[in-house]
Amino acid sequence: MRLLITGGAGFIGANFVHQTVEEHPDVSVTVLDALTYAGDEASLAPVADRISFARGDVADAELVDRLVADADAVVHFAAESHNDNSLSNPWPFVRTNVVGTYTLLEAVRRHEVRYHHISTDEVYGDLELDDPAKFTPTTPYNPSSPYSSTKAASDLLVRAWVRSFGVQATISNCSNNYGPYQHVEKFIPRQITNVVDGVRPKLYGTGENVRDWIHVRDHNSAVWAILERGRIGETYLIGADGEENNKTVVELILELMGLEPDAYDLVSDRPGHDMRYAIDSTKLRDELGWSPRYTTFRDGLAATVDWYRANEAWWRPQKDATEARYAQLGR
Ligand code: NAD
Ligand code: TDX
Repeated sequence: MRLLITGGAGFIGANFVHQTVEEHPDVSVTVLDALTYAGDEASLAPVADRISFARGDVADAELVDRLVADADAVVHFAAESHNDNSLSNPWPFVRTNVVGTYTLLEAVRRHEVRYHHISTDEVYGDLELDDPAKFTPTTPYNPSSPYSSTKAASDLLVRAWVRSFGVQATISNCSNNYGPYQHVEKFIPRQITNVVDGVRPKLYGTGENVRDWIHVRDHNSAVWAILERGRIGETYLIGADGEENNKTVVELILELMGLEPDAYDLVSDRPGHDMRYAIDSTKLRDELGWSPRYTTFRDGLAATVDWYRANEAWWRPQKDATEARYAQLGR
């Protein structure tokens, strides 16, 4: 199979490329990535001689058409992915997430290529802390931020292209990922690298907000299951029953790094900050027989702390610019 992976130099995409090269050696991989501030070719260095890399924009119709014409399937990870950035400047989110997805959909429609769309649980809005409900594939869309609204828009384009044009597509909506190669702007790597730098971790608001953590390798094994066995036109929710509140995560990071669990600061809250996400992944588990392997959050987090400690050369170049952006926001 010839697989085109967009956003393959980002966090989840790079891990997906590594896993694909390791576990599906018969697949020929081409990565399309614009190498924005969030993309790093160094994340692909260990597999560079086994893939093709095209630097370019998913909204570049000519380039996308050419690459899609040479593919049997596309997995679309490329996106502007950070909520805080979307609150400061929404336009790149509209352009990449909405126009970029539209551009890919038109190309896979023309060339009759299988398409898998990577999305987020944030399209469903948020849950109260004491709500027994979790998100399911029939939960109504109710996004809160410019980021999540552009992801929701892109999901709806995919659904329409399936129904109106018969595009062979599937969609997955996953919860918060953690693991190696995640940009230091995101919660867990930001706090680990702050501690390395002797800076106290920063919790937004009260720290009570809950995220449903999944190891990036489990997200990607689910994507492979959907690519191989998913039903066309269907949406699958990916999650590993990993609900934790932010305060608990920071306390665990501090403990794993040998500091007192209260050595953090509360900072001003993110505007519109979603309170809680929680995924019901029954459909994925029952239909496709998928289950997560990294089920002990503490062990996965300890391995992630070790990875950031061992790979300072990878994250150090991003750190100052990231913290300068946060300083402007007062967070
Ligand atoms: P990331 O920000 O780490 O990586 C995004 C990648 O896309 C980067 O390599 C960047 O260079 C590339 N890119 C951005 N704009 C582009 C453009 N116009 N053309 C080509 N490439 C472009 O993001 P991530 O955390 O790896 O997320 C990947 C996907 O997974 C996104 O679609 C995101 O919405 C989704 N997702 C992420 C999470 C999470 O917890 N991180 C959870 C659920 C879903
Ligand atoms: O310094 C921080 N302090 C803090 O308390 C940062 C950066 C974040 N937070 C909080 C905000 C959230 O409640 O931690 C939680 C996680 O924050 P992010 O890492 O920014 O992730 P989130 O906003 O939950 O979105 C993530 O999961 C869904 C990804 O960035 C999205 O791409 C994905 O769709």
